[in-house]
Amino acid sequence: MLKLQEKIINRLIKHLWLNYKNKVQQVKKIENTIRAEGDHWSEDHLAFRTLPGSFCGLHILQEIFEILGYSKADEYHFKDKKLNAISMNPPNDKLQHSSKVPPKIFISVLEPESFSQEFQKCILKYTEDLENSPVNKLKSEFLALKSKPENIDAFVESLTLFLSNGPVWRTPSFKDYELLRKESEYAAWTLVYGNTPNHFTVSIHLMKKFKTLKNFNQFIQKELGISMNTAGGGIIKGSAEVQLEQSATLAEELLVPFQDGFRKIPYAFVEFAFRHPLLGKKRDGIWCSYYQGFVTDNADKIFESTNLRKQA
Ligand code: OOG
Ligand code: NI
Repeated sequence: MLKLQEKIINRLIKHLWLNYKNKVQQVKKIENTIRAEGDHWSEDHLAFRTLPGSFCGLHILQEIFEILGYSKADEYHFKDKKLNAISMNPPNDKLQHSSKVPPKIFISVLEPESFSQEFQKCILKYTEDLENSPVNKLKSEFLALKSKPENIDAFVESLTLFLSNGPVWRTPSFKDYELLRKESEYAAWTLVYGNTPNHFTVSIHLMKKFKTLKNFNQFIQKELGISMNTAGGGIIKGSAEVQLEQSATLAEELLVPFQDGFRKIPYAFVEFAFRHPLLGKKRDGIWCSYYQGFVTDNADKIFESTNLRKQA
C-alpha cells in the first residue's frame, strides 16, 4: 500500500507543480536557472487555503492528504489575520531518513467569527449551499486501486483537478471580492482561488551554491529581477534561533473570471526556506536532520505575498 501512496504522491505533486509553473512566469525562471547551474532542487512544502464549511473546510483537504498517507504534524493560530492552520508530513518513516522526501503540506482556513456581520454573510453565501464533499468518493477510488492498479492515472487526474481547479463554490462577484478584501486580503484571495496551491517552497539549505538565505535572496533580486515580500520590515522572516529562515517573492497576477467579467489579481508566489539542522545534527541533506516545523511569526508575514498591491 505504501508503494502505491508514494507513487500517487509523486505524480500528484508533479502535476500540481506543472500547473503552477505554467501559470506563474517567475517559477519557470527560478527553476530553469537553478537547474541550469546543476544545483540541488527540492520542494519543501506547498500551501492551500480555504473557507470554513462542512463541505469545504480545512478538514476536507486534510482528509484528502490522509488518504495518501500524510499525517497532521502541527497546528498554528494567527490571531491578527484570524486564521487557523495545520502542517502535514508525508508518509513513511524510512523515507524521512533519506534525502528524497515528498514536500510537506500547509493548510490554512479563515476563522470568520470576529469579522463584521456583512463579511460573515458574504462568506456563507458561497459556502452554505454546498452539499457534497469529494472525500468518500476519493477514498473508495483509492481502495479500489489495490485490485485495479491500472486506474492510478485516472485517480491522480481527478485528485489533481480537485486540488488545482479553483474553488468548489460558485464564481464570485467582484463586489464580494472587494467587500471581503476590506477586512481580509486572505479571505478575498481564497474566495477567488479556492483549492489551488498559492505557493511551493524551494529548499535553499540543500543547495550547494548558496551558503545563506541572504545570498540566495540577492541572487533572486539582482540576477533574476524578481521582487520580494518585505512584510514585517525585512525580506528574511525568522532566524537561526527559531531554526527556520524564509523569504518569498510577491505573487504574480493572473486574469481570473468574476461573475461580471475578468480581472487581474495576485495569484501565486514562490517561497524559499533555509532549515537549520537540529541540535547535534549536521547539514547532511537527510530530512530528519533538519527542523521540519513551521514558525507562526514567519508564516504571518508570508501570507501577505498575495496582497493586492497599490497601483503605481
Ligand atoms: C501560507 C503562509 C505560511 C509558511 O511556510 O510559513 C507559509 C499561505 O500563504 O497560505 O507558507
Ligand atoms: Ni510556505
